[in-house]
Amino acid sequence: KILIIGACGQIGSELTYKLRAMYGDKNVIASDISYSNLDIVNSGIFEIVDAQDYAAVKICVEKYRINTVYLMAAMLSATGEKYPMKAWDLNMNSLFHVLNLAKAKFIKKVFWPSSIAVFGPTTPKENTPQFTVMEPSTVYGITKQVGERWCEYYHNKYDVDVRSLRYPGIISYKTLPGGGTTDYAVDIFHKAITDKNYECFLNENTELPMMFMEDAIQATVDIMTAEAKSVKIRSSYNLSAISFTPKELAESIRGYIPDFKITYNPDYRQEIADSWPKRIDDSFARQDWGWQHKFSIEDIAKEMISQLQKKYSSTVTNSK
Ligand code: VAH
Repeated sequence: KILIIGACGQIGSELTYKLRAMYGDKNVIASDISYSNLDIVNSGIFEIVDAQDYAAVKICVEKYRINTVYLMAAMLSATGEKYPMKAWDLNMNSLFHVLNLAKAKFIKKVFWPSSIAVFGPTTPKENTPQFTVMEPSTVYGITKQVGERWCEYYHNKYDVDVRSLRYPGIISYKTLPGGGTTDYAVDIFHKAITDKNYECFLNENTELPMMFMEDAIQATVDIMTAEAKSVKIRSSYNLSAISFTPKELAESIRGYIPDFKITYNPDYRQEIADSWPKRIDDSFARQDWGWQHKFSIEDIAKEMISQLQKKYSSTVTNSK
């Protein structure tokens, strides 16, 4: 049985749908700290679990005889800068609880997401290597860097089968993301449809690694279903698909909404974005367990706009 912690979140919710489809609703337990995504809550088995409460996690693991945990609960980069100690506590306590349950053999397999946020201003920004200088300058990035160290330590010392991916910015339409710096790449599509214009909180040339949600979910399934011996890196794998700037994304949107206008008003998130790489080298993921992305920026723009136009037109008709 599979437990998803943070199942109401941007990635957690889509991982829940995918894993339920793969393994059957009865074998996937979705959990979160609140009922913040009613579609997830009402579409399968759901439990309220505080990821920082070891006993609560352990009780859920034993109640459903869980053997695999996807730990998707975290405080992201932008919010983490507002509440540093809350970000540290949530991101680290939850990881230790899951790693210790695995060390004690209550669970067999763990997925834990890292991020390009592990890289900092001194990291090479072009084709950032798998092994390189990492001096993250955000609390979120610090939790991801130290989390990677602990994952590798628990694997080497206690034979814990924990697997991890350094996600880039992820673009999706099913849920609104919460508190990230790359969220502009989701917000822009909503505003393009509702207002035909968007004020971007990053400047036009801020190039960042990005990925469509379907690619991110596929990569997660691929690494978790790979033979243990092919998952050679147990800190976290660089994972990449495409990179683009707000200017380039706006161009792609104008291919579908010709009069779409974008303005730029960088805020505190500009400094966070400037500390991250522009492009990532994910050759280890491609060679070790066959990673291959599918969605280009054109595919993403097409899919996001068609899905969100459906979503907004249905809400408009409903509200009539
Ligand atoms: C964030 N979406 O912006 C997350 C992610 C690489 C970005 O970690 O914080």
